[in-house]
Amino acid sequence: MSRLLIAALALTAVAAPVAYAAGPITVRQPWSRPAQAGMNGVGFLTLANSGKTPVILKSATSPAAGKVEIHQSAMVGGVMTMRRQDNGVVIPAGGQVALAPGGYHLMLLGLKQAQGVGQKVPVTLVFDGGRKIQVELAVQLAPPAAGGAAEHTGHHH
Ligand SMILES: [Cu+2]
Repeated sequence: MSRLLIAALALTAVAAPVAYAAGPITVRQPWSRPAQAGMNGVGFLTLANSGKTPVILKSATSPAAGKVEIHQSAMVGGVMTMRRQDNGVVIPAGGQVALAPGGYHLMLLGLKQAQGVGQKVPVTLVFDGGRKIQVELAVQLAPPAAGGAAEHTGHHH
């Protein structure tokens, strides 16, 4: 697994979106937002499953936070709320799930240090069956450009 990770990092060393893979699971574009020490941080990424059976993201850990939980944001009675997902997030066979603003996300509870734009936050994703994938959340202000194309400047929708 570590060899795959190194290969992924080497291929994407220049500003391209980062992807991590292990078995049937691919993790793309992990990112986070700036936050102060002691506050809660977020983690967003896209999970793809090329296998023939569903995979479940069960939990996550990070040396940067006291605890990491999987949350889902939802509007309840006009108020944005977050619920802990104790059963994890199911990635369907041949499908993908985005952890993105307004939906699923990783909640990094109690950041040990401030995280600023350009920094990387290490997170280990734990899947059912015990498979783990280590990723680095890129701290940035806005979501990564979709589709993996080179970033365009001065052209926003
Ligand atoms: Cu949350």
